[in-house]
Amino acid sequence: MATEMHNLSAYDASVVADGKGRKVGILYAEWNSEITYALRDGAVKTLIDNGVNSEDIDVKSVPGSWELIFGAAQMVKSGKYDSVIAIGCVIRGDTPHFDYICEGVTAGLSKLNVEYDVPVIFGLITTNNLLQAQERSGGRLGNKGDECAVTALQMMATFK
Ligand code: DLZ
Repeated sequence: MATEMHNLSAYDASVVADGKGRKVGILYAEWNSEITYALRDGAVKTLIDNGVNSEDIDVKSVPGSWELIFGAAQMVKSGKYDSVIAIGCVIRGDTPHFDYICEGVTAGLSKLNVEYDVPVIFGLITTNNLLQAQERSGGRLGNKGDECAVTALQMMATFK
């Protein structure tokens, strides 16, 4: 699933669903904040560019990507949102911690998608180094926050 040939910010605005009236929760992790703030800002801008009212977007932070599971669960269970976008960045280090966090967050968010009727969008960047994360948070390969926003719009339109 290489993103090398794909710009994460590229989308056809003429086919993206209108977000007017949709309520979106955005959750972002403070770890690697240089990256996650850019992803968060990209997601907010793209939602607004496609019709979501700024008052209908709630943005909350959690300490690290691990906490995205609990935070997203709370947002989903609140019943306030038509979609929840979970944003984090895990960069591979010298220990297996990377693998545990990535697997745990992926499993946790997957479970929410199966058990609840609110689509949870996977905005977790998992990279081998900081450069790869920068390339995907507004750099050479676009911004995964934009991609998450477009995905949320499409999911809300298709299933609500
Ligand atoms: C502890 C930790 C480490 C080593 N690396 C990251 C990371 O690259 N990205 C991230 O979002 N969080 C990291 N964390 C923090 C964990 O996600 C979590 O916040 C702590 O283990 C406390 O539960």
